[in-house]
Amino acid sequence: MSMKLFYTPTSPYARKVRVVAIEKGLKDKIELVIAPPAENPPELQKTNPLGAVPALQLENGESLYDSPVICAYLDSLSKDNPLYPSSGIEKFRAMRAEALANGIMESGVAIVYERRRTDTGISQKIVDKHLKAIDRAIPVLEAECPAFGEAVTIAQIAYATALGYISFRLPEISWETKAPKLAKWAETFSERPSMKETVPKDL
Ligand SMILES: N[C@@H](CCC(=O)N[C@@H](CS)C(=O)NCC(=O)O)C(=O)O
Repeated sequence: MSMKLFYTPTSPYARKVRVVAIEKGLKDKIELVIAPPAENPPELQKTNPLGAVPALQLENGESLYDSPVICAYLDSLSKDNPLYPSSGIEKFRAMRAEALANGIMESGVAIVYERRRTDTGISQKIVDKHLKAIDRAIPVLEAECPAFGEAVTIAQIAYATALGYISFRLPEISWETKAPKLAKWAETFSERPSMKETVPKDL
C-alpha cells in the first residue's frame, strides 16, 4: 500500500505538496487522488475532518494535514535534497517563508471565492483587504529572492507555487511587473520538471 494524497489540480497548497514529493524523489510512493472539497468526498473527509485538500493518508492509515505538515513530513522521509534547515534561526526563516506563501495563497483563494459568490454581492472591502496583503507580500519576496541558492528549499517551492496560483487565477495583479527579479527567478524555477508536471488546470 502506498500513501494517498487527496488533492485538486488547482489547489496551490496541494501543488506545493506535489512539488515537494517530486523534488524529494517520492512521487512513486504516493497515489494521487482527485478530491474536490465542494463535492464532499467521504474519503477526503475521513482523512481530513476539515474536508480541505491537500490531505495525506499514510501507509498505516493515519493521516496528515495541512500542507506545511505534509511538506515537513515528506522532507523527513529522506535525507536527500533537504528542504527545511534542521535547526537555528534558518529553520524558522524557512517556516516563516512557507507561512508567507500560504498567506498569499489564502488571500488569492479568498479573492477568487469572493468573486464567485452568487448569494450576496461581492464584498469589495474583502477583496481589497486581500489584494493589499498580496501587494505587501510581493516586495518581501522580491527582496529575498537574490539570496536563493542553487539548492531547492521549501521557501522556493512555496513562493513559486503561491506566485503560480496568482498568475493562474488573478493575472490582473501583474506581480511580475512590480517584482522583476522575482519574475526572472520564478520563470527559471518554473522550468523544473516538478513545476511543469503540476501546472494548475481546471478539471
Ligand atoms: N491551510 C491549509 C489550506 C487548505 C485549503 O484551504 N484548501 C482549499 C483548496 S485550495 C480547500 O480545500 N478548500 C475547501 C474547504 O476548505 O472546504 C493548507 O495549507 O493545506
